[in-house]
Amino acid sequence: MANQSYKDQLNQSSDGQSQLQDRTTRYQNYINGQWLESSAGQYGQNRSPHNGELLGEFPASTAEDAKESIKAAKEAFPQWKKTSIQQRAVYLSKAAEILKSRAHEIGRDLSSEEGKTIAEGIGETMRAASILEFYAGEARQAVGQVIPSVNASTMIYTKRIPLGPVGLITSWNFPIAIPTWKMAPALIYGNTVVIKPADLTPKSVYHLVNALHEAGLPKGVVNCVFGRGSIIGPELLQSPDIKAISFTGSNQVGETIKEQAIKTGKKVQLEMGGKNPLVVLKDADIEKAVYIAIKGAFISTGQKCTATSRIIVEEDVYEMFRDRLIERTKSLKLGNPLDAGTFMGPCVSKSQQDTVLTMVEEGRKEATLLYGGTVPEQEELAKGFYVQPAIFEITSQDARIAREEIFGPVVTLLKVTDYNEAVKAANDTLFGLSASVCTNNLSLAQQFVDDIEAGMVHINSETSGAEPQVPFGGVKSSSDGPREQGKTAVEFYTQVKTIYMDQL
Ligand code: UN1
Repeated sequence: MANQSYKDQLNQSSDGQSQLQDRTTRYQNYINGQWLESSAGQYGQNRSPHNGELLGEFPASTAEDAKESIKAAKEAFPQWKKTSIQQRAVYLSKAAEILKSRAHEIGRDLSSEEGKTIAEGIGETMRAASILEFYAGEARQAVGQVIPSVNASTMIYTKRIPLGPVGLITSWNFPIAIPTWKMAPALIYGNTVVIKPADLTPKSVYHLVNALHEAGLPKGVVNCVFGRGSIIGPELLQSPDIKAISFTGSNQVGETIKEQAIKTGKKVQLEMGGKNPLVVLKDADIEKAVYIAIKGAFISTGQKCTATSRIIVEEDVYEMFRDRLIERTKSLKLGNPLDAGTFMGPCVSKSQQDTVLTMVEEGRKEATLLYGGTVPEQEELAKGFYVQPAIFEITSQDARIAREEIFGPVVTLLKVTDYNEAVKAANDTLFGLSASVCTNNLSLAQQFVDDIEAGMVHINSETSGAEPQVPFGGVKSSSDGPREQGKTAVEFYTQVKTIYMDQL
């Protein structure tokens, strides 16, 4: 069984549910509507960051596989473009139903490979379903505009035209939500897709693609190639047939993608790093502010580009906030993501754990470590990539831990004299994704909205979180290109055609 290909399994099983339950540990690429072995027959291992358990084997795809996927997406495009938007929506709605009906199983797989808690894994699967539903709903909304002409007899209107095959390169930290929030708008507006999932979390994307497959999506409309970004990425970037690239990941990779994609005239959408501040003003309810800080900084082991990584507190309440934050952080339960009582799971990989530990060492040179930052000693966590949540006290924004994105459970605390100093410190960063303020002072809250350099602002809630129906994205080095999600996604996944219509 273990070596039987997923394709053989599919052919043997009679219904969708048993396909999932009976799956072997080998998964395949999805190209032109078929589950296909990689042309080199090589596989990479998908392992749990909690205990190293083997979760599956996924193709280590070749450039040839990527080319095949691009070809399939190109061939499927003309027909998909002609398919009515209402019909496209039917596939998305069906896929949403499938994800919802399997949310527990998919959530479990997601948490097993990524390390976030099971509640988050199921929640993220439901979020993916909700994103599909939102874009299915867009099929009933007006697209384009009618604009008055200078001539009485001329009608001017605009249409939204799909781009063609688009390439999606996605991150491991929201392994089903991010692929869905790129794929759903791409599809509804008439594009075909080649997706390259993060190699640390392929199973979540497999579930999404499988849901679309079972929903009856025509062949070639979505293609999925698993494996290394260094092999598949260049194919997507260099192919003249791929018209746009949407990427979520590190700034370093994002910048390279931008450079290469622009050379072949592609549209580019990049979601990259964050160093998101939470500002706590003196009038804030400290207990609530601490809770908001903990959720923002440590849920998902801090592995969100929207995570809170800098907390800036007015001096009047600084000590109270700091002491309570340490106290509550000490009580957070680290453990197996699949256990119901766990608050925080492991880092996603050994290399991510090493990065966090290295940054903690760096932090010790420039700041005071108030709590955490060590590998926990419990026997049952010894096989996992765990790090205790770390709280640093800094005296200036210059510390490396306050400037670089760490992507782990590490937060800095800075004491400031007043609101103006708080905003200055909050804006003293290359990034500008999300920011949050805790206050009951309505005028300062409103002023913060205007003063802060961020694409998303939270008042009295944590910096993370993204609802599907609203724009998502940042300013400065955090993002590039049009916003993701909500109605704004149409900006990236279509181009505008202006039509002048006259009578003869
Ligand atoms: C969220 O905060 O719920 O990679 C979503 C990331 C972001 C998504 C954050 N693109 O962390």
